[in-house]
Amino acid sequence: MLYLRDLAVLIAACAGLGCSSEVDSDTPTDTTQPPDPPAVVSAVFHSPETACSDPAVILCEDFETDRQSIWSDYEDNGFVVTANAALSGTSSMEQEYQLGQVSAGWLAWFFGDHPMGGTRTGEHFEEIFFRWYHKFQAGWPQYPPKMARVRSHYIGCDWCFAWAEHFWVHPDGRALSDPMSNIAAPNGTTLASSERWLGATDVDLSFADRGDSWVALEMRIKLNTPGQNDGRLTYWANGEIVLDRQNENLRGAYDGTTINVAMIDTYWNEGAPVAGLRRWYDNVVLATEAIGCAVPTIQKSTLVGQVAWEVEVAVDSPTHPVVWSSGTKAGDASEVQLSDDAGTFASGRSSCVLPDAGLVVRARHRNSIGWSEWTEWASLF
Ligand SMILES: [Ca+2]
Repeated sequence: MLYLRDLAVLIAACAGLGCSSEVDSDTPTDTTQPPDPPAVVSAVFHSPETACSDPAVILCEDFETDRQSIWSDYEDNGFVVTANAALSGTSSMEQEYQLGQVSAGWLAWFFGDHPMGGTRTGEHFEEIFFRWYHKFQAGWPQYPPKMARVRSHYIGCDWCFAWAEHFWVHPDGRALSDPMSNIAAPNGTTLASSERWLGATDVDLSFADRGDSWVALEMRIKLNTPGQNDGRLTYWANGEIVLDRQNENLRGAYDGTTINVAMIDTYWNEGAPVAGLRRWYDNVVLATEAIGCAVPTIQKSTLVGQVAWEVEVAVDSPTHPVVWSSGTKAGDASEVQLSDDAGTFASGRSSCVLPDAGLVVRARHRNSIGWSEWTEWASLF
């Protein structure tokens, strides 16, 4: 029989930054019969997330450590790191609106050919993927218009920009794309403050349906070839395309600066109608390739003499339909990524797993004699 010395070791190891896979297991272990089931099964979003090690990633920010050195422009106004909510680790960026509040904080990252420097200075980015997780608390009477934006600031005028793509929100919670160009004419090269709005498009996403839930949001900005209408704006929500604007022309024939600013912001033009409404951002990633959702890691207690193990994730319902299975994993590991690479999703199931998706998990492991029983189903997070 396996005796776990202290399950709190695992819980404590996972409570902070980055969850350790080193979980003590105690002897004696009776290897003449199958083991008891694993005692702890849970999932966490590691910090930094897996995507951050990809060379296509320009920057990652999950608010778990102080990275203000790469925050290019930050206005507080109540927009601060908090421990009140988190997708990864224990922290996120929170805005809690005061009654009537308009200016409500922002955070911008400069990169590439931005005239004021930033990350990967001097590179030119013709296509960018910008992903973040966002959560509105439940019960908003109406929604603030600002969410995120991507721009090209140009040389010679610090805060002037050639064009901007805005991920904005209608008062009723529906998302919209609202690009604007400061190129004076559709295929011109002259930079001006012309605010030539290119046409707003509703996004197939409403935050009113997703109160108190994290949503993985991702924007693709692909610049047009100068002088051609071949740009593209694509949005994803929880891994599904919710906007795809093709044949766009953000920059006309201007071939100066490229994509060089990404920003999250919480401005509320009309002012917050009530006090105390809160929203959160976490797990921001900027990359040159599609990012997708953060991948949680499932962990269990270790087993001395383990030769294989297996995990299943299911819907929290009486019949527990399985949505992901690791299959049999040989060896003595005690954690696995809940991903397409490490297991199999049931047909039609999204690989974007959210902490509030109503999923449960179970595991079993085996020694040289045989398998343990499965654990009871437990909440995935
Ligand atoms: Ca975090």
